[in-house]
Amino acid sequence: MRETKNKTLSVTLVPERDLKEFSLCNNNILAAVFYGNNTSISLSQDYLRVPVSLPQVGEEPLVEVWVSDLPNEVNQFENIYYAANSEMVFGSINFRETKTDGLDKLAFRAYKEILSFLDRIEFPFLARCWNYFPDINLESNGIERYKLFCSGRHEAFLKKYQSMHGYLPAASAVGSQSGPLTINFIAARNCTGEHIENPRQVSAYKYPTSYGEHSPSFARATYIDWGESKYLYVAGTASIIGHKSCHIDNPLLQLQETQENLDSLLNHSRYLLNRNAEKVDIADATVIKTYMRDANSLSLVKKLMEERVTDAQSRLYLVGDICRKELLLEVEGVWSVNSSD
Ligand code: 3EB
Repeated sequence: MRETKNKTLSVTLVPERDLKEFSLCNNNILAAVFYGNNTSISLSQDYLRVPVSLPQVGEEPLVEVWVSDLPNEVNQFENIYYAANSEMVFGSINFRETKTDGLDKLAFRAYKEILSFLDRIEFPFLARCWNYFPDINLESNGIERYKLFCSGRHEAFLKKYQSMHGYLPAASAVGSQSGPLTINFIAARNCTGEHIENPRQVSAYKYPTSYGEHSPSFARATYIDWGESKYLYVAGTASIIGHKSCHIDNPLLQLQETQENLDSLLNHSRYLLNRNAEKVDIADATVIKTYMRDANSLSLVKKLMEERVTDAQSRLYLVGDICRKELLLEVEGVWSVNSSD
C-alpha cells in the first residue's frame, strides 16, 4: 500500500468531566467510546459517540477518544454509523437480536455489511474490531453463543477473502450485560499495515474444532504505519498457551500469564517490524484495557497492572465476560512504535 506522510490516529483516555474542554482543543475527534453506557448510538455533528455497555470500575469515568489530524465527517450508511476522513474510518454497527435470527446469522450480516461498506468507501485495510454482545457463555440450542458468533463472523470473512491468513484484524470479543450486538472497527485507506501473530499462541483462526466448529477470526495484533505515527493495536489477550486455557480459577496466575503473552507479542512484533525499532514494552502502552469477569478481581488486577504500567491515564478497567468460560481476564492495548529508520 502507498504510504502517505503527515497523518495520524491517536487514542487517549479522557476523564469524562474533561471531555468538553478536550473537544474544544481538538477539532479532529473521530469517535468517543463511552463504557458503562446504555444509551443507543446517535449521530452528532462533531464526532461519533459510541456507547458500550460494559461497566467501568476503579478509576474516575474515562472516555476513549480517537483523534486524527484531518477533518472528518460523521455519517450513517445503512446500519453503520461512522466518522471518516480521507485516510481512516471509525465505525460502529449495532444489531438487536430477534427471535427469528440467531446470533450466527446476525454476526454474519453485521460483518458482511462492514466488509462491503469498507469496499464501497474504499478503506480496504480493516485494522481493529471490538465485538460486544450479552450472554456470551450461555447456550442457545445447545451451542454456546460465542461459538455461534464465531460461525457467523467466520462465514463472512471466508466469503470475502477465501483465506484467513493475513487478512484478519486484531479483535476483542467480550460479553456485555445487556444491549445489542455491537461491533466497533477501525479501517484505513493508504497506510502500510500488517497483522501479527504471537509465537506463544496458536493463531486463533487455526484453533482445533474442539473450541467450536468455526474458528475465531482475528489476529493477535495489527501494526499500522499511519505516516506520521506508527501503532501496534493488540487484540484481547488471555491466559492461553498454544490453544489451551491455563490457570483455571486463578485470576492472579491468569493475569501473569496474560502479561507473558503480551511481552512475547510485543517482542515478536519488534523483531518483525524492524530489528532497530526501540523496545516496545508493556509499560509504554498508550491505552491498556483489562476486561475482568468478576469486579471483585479489581484490587488484584490493579496491583498487577500498576506494576507494569505506571501512567494512570493509560489504564482502563472494565467488567465483562471473557469468551471462554474458564477465563477470568483479558487485556488489550495500543502501543506507539518508534523506529530509527
Ligand atoms: C483467545 O485468545 C481469547 O473472538 O474476537 C481474544 C480476542 C479472544 C478476540 C475474538 C477472542 C477474540 O482466544 C479470546
